[in-house]
Amino acid sequence: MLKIYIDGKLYDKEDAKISVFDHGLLYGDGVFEGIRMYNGKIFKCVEHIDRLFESARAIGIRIPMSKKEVIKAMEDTLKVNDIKDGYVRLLVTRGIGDLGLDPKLCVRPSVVIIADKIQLYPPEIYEKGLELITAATPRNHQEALSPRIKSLNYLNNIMAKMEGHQANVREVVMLNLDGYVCECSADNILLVKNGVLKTPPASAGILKGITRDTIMEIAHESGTEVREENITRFDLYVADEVFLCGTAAELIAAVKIDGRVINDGKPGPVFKELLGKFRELV
Ligand code: PXG
Repeated sequence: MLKIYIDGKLYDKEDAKISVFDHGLLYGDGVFEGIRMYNGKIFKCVEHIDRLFESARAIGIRIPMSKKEVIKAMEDTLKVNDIKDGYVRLLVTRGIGDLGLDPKLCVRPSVVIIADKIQLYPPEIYEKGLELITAATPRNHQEALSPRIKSLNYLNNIMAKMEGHQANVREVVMLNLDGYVCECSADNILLVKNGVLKTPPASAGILKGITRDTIMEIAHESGTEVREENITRFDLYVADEVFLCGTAAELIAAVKIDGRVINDGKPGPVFKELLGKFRELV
């Protein structure tokens, strides 16, 4: 039976419950992280914990544990569930409070850790690539709600994802309000043009993905020029390669966008090289 960590205690999956008065549920008031474990090692643990604490600080939540304590709780949860290759979902909610969106109603933030297996895309997607469309729903404006906060409110991305479903595609490209490419619904996006790897800068209003940072680092180390610059849909349509990256998806090529076939419609050589190096790393 899967054990779930809630505020210092482990519960059987069936008994792992959060109050209906938790403001994480009532208002999406909280933050989270999705982290992978490969071969018994938590991938980019420090980076994910740092981002969790930054997300929390950005919305004024004081996590009632130190970073070390959170890491220890995460390790213990993985251990008790005997997971060596899997996925950890860390959640911090504003906590339990009366109705009303005022965060002052909540006395103490709640910390939840779920360690489980992760549902990947079917294997053929990694070989054949993915079709995308541009969603009409723009990414949240960064001055309204910064996409750099990994908050419990994913409605913006969910609305975009639903447009994908309506168009019979699995993933979508989201633009910012200036019309530049931001990211996909739960992955960052990169392109290759004339040997240069390009991805939108954090200032475009994206979640600064840890997989994105890793891929840029791998590419840089293997001598590929890497640029963070604003990307348009035109840039995607005429790119030599386009791919997505994120904790859940890892790396997936995009071979068709808004009906335009990208290059020859197959995952390209830079993608394959980076995927190979990423797999070696993890
Ligand atoms: N953009 C957005 C909007 C995301 O939500 C990424 C980019 C990629 O970031 P990382 O740091 O993972 O490389 C994300 C990540 C889930 C799930 O269960 C979602 C994410 C990560 C893990 C699990 O839906 N989002």
